[in-house]
Amino acid sequence: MAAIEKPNGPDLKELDKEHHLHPFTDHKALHEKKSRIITSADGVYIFDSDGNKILDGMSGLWCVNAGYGRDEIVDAAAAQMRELPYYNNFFQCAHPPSIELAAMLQEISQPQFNRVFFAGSGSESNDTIVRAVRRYWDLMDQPERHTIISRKNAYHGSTVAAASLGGMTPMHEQGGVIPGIEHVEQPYWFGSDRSLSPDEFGIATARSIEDMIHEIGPEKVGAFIGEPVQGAGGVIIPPDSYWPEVQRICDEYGILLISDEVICGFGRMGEWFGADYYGTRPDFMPFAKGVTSGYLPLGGVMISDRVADVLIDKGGEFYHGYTYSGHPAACAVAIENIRILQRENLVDRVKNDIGPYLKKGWDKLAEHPLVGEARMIGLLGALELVKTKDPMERFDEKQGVGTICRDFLIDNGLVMRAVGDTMVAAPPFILSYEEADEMIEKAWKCLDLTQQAIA
Ligand code: PXG
Repeated sequence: MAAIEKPNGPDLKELDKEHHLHPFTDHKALHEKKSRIITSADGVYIFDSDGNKILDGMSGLWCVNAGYGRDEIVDAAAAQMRELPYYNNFFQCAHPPSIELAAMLQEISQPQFNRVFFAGSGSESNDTIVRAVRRYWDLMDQPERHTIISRKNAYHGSTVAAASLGGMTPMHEQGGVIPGIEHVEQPYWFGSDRSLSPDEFGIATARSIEDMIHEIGPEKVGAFIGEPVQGAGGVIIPPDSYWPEVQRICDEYGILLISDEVICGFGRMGEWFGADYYGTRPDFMPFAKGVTSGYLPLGGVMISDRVADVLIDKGGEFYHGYTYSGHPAACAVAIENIRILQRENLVDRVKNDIGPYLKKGWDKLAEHPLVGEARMIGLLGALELVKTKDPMERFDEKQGVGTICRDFLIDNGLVMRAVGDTMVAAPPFILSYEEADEMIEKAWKCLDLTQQAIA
């Protein structure tokens, strides 16, 4: 054991290779390259065990919205752990942080939301929703309404139900899809043949939900789920026409609307929630990530009065919950994190200050010969890498141009994600103008390097 008491960088890499199975990782490829070990972080920067300083343009995994090194959050967690490190919310118990956070969430969300159910992650939140939707319709004496419509290329998590709700085919091939979930087209205009205008395309893709409703039978459809902007799928910003039409369809057929706010929520789009940005009125909002800025794991589901009143009035006991539903330390962290967002006006900063500032630079990147489209809402952006712009021709995915670009970016001190040939970014809300300039300069330089590498 002596060897692992104080492991230095290289030893850690060896131990990681020998003992650690990573999420979403090809381990043979990892073993050749070895992992990058992140050892500390401050502000918008992370530091690795090789001594590199890297601007984290992804806020970890779309979550460290308040930035790294927030002593207030650490102090809140430590104080709560000293006072009450754990107690559950089962069996007619509660504790101050879970109650206080529930009330805070009610205040920052739309008026139909007065109740929250806590979970430990986004995946657990979406599992909760599958059960709650079906339970709701059972209690409404419409037990056949168990089908949930989702979208291709959606990401809703990695548990069995959440992966089924998601529209990632490679995930479905590993473990299958639970019954009663159907997937329709995503509103990805750039990825279409672009024969329709964006608004026509938005309406057409929304109507594919209506077509699916008719195919299944309206009496069998319980809910529709979508991320306001698809994150893991490649920051797919739908045309403006899309969400109003989805809302119209849900209203017309009495279908529950689920707005998956795991990435979009807590200010990422310059509003508290993506539903606020698009003006939808969801019945469920799963959340996670940004609720704690990732300092501790926490998820949950905002549940509208329409649903919660039925579950409460008619439902008796809902046989559902997690040991860590509303964990006191995680709730204390979330409370402090939301206070920071409020105190420092960070949601407004995303909307009116750093968001527009970064977008100006981002739009400039569209002038690079390799960029077919640059899009951004709030601090959620994507660049589409293309072979030629006129006519717009994309690369053969197998060429791995996105990955080449991603590797150049990391080597040059900037984290962005590659989703195929779509480069995505979601930096912390505390990004300064200088750091935004650094992102744009590094991105341009790495686009140049990518262009040279594939020439
Ligand atoms: N819904 C959405 C919209 C998400 O983005 C989840 C649910 C699941 O959350 P948990 O906490 O169970 O992971 C997510 C998670 C990526 C990446 O590489 C994205 C996520 C997770 C891991 C990686 O883009 N999103």
